[in-house]
Amino acid sequence: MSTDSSRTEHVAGYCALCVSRCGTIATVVDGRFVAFEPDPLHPTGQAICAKGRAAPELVYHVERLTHPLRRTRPKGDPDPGWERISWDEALDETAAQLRRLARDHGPESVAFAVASPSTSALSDALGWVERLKNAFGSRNFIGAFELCGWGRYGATLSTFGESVPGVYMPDLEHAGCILYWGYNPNLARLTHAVATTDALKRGARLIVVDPRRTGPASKADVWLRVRPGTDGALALGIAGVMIERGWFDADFLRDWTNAPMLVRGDTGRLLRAGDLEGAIAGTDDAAAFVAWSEQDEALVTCGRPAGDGARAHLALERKLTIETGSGPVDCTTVFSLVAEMCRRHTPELIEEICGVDRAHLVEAARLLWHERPVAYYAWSGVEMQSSATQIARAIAQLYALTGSFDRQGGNVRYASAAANPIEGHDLISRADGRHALGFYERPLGPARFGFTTTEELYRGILEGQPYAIRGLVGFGTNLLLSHADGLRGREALSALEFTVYADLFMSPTAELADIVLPVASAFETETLRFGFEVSPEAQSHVQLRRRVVDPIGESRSDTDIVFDLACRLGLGEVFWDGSVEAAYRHHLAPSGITLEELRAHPRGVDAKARTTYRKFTETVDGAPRGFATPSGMIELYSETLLAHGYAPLPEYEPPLVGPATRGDLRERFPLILTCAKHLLFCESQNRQLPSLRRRALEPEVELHPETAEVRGIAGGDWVRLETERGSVRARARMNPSLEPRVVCGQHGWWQACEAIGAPGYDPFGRDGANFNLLIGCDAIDPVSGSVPHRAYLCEVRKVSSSE
Ligand SMILES: Nc1nc2c(c(=O)[nH]1)N[C@H]1C(S)=C(S)[C@@H](COP(=O)(O)OP(=O)(O)OC[C@H]3O[C@@H](n4cnc5c(=O)[nH]c(N)nc54)[C@H](O)[C@@H]3O)O[C@H]1N2
Ligand SMILES: Nc1nc2c(c(=O)[nH]1)N[C@H]1C(S)=C(S)[C@@H](COP(=O)(O)OP(=O)(O)OC[C@H]3O[C@@H](n4cnc5c(=O)[nH]c(N)nc54)[C@H](O)[C@@H]3O)O[C@H]1N2
Ligand code: SF4
Ligand SMILES: [Mo]
Repeated sequence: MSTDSSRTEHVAGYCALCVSRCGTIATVVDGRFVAFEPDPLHPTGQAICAKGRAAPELVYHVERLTHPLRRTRPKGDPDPGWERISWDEALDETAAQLRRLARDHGPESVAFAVASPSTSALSDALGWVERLKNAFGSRNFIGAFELCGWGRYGATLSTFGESVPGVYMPDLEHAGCILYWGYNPNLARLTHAVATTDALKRGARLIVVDPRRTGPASKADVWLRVRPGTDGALALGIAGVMIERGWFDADFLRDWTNAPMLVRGDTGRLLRAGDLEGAIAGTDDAAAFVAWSEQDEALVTCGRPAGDGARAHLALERKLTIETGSGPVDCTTVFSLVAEMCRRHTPELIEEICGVDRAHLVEAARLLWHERPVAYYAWSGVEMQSSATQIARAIAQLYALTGSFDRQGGNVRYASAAANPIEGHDLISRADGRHALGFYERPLGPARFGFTTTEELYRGILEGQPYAIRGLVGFGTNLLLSHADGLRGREALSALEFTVYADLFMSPTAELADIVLPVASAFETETLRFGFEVSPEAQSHVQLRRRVVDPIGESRSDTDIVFDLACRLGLGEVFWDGSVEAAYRHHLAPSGITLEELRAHPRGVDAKARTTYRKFTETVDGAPRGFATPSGMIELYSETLLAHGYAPLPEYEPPLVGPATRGDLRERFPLILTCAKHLLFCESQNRQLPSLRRRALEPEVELHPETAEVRGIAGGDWVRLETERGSVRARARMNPSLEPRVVCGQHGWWQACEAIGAPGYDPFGRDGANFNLLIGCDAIDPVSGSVPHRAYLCEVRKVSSSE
């Protein structure tokens, strides 16, 4: 209660607890953070969620780490014997250990790991941690990229040369039709949820692909209740209907994609001018692609895209036998191959594979065409799959048919303020031939972008393959809960020579470190942010978020820790001699905005960055810019994938641990297991916060009532979830919207909430609730290494009284 003599302050900022990054006003009474509200004047400030409102509970929680700790007992001892040490001791010892490892084994023997910026304030420091990793010379950066970012950022690069929908965000304000595929913004990104409600009010249509009837699914024009992991087939099936009925943008496909290019039937490579027996008039470019001109009734060559209408005469569907240097070869256009593959996935077949009603499928196809422009987002439901890459490409292919790419109301890259890059990619030498661990097995996967998967990390530690990892620098990330096979993870992390972990709380993962550093929460630190992603206005916004209150105990921000550690590692020269303020000035310089201006405008400023559309048509050096793929076109057919032994088209691959592939498991594990995130908690966090935990006391698993009934299970019963890999417990909750054979669990349960007497759960035992003990790492996406947290085989039974 504020009294007359109390001092109340309102601090504008934004909530950094999840990807939504909602604009906020914090209320501080007598130096204490007491309340958190949305700031309607901020571009993302329309609303905040319960997690945001619980921020003061997080800040003042009694279990916050308040000083650096050093382990005094061996790893594996139930009591780590933590002793309090000073920051100087902690960082000097860390620097000495890291330098020793780099000297004796090379800097790549040290891996750097971060919590996902979508689920923590690591977004504040991500670029600086990456810079530290690069300046140190490590190749290995772990950040759940294979589970959370691959489909949105990595996989679609092979189609568009751009990250869709990660960077090319759905323009919800202008979309005619919104498509959410394995994405539930009501839970995951409040800003998108608000914008979706507004879009529906103005008449936009909505398609949701989800095994569960989620919030958005219940408001959708079409809800496609897909069977987990069969999304690739569904995308082909919808595309098949669109192609059959002529519901696709043929001009766009001709002008901007490789749809009209001919493919050799013998090698699977695209036909080149140099392959032909006779020359094509007017070309001396042997590498040019070849297409069929309907107007000239002749073969013609094609280089990079030539602009709107330039290829109107090319045949989309065509088969020809062509005289080549190696004899006659049957050739087919890319589009013919696409169309054949999609038509094979008839509505009847899709009903069988995906469990999706054929009428719903046709209706979805109709809306995607007749209500375009289409804006889409796809996330967790299709990321954690054993065919994550081809699912993302199948959705991308479907999207290409709509012609909505980078159109207003489609998926658009919004402009943001100009900034200097900070990640330090220039600091790491490419000449020495050293790579991230996964590069050797999956050269097109996360390793290509400098990321290492968690499984690759474990293998590097335990097997020394492809080279040994001996040290780990962790900023958050609770790997043992967030990744499959936590038991192997525990063994791996226990075997490291040296680990330092920075976190706000002690986690089962941090518990295996040698040194633990206390991190200040986002509410206790200043940070610089470029862009809030969800709209042109939001993306043009730049803000210097103020501290709400002083750091708790001796805790320090991730960014301060990075800068201090960098100096102690002798890297001060590329870290502005430890001055975060100088680094911010460098980051900001090209924008023309100053720190002083930002300090004077705590709500942030509009950089007036102007979003333009169809940027691929802009002229650069006399020709359209095209796409950042090897051919400059959207590559429906990927020769790069082909060259690495993968399917060049997004052929459907059933889940690797599913009924179609693992007949041997069908009897013991007849149910299909998936999972979803929790509205009230971010991943493995927040269970210790009373206002949230009170509303969700225990881990739950959703079952169809019929599935429960035949097993004698009632709502609220403790059940055991079992797979070939493990067994854990959860409370049954009935969900009649599920297909009866589908079961949906929750991950991230380990923490207790002492304040209300809610229990914790053993992260490693069968009586605990660590969902990811159920999942193995052997059946993974061959391109990315993504692990199928979202499609597995399981059985559920009631826990007996003797258990
Ligand atoms: N409240 C809250 N917000 C968060 C987070 C959180 O933990 N809690 N985490 C943040 C992070 S790191 C992320 S990555 C985002 C993720 O945000 P979302 O991707 O929206 O996360 P989920 O709700 O887990 O998954 C979306 C939907 O996928 C469905 N699904 C499950 N299996 C399949 C499948 O096989 N196919 C399809 N098509 N759908 C399937 C689930 O039923 C679920 O409704 O949220 C961020 N925001
Ligand atoms: N079964 C299943 N498994 C999943 C998922 C799923 O949906 N189902 N989701 C996957 C996805 S999408 C993701 S992104 C990963 C997430 O996995 P992680 O990135 O590991 O996220 P969390 O499990 O929430 O752990 C975050 C840790 O960071 C700490 N932390 C929070 N804020 C900060 C901060 O500002 N600084 C520092 N230094 N530490 C901080 C927290 O206290 C916590 O210990 O999990 C993946 N695992
Ligand atoms: S949705 Fe909630 S947790 Fe996420 S940024 Fe907004 S208020 Fe914070
Ligand atoms: Mo994530």
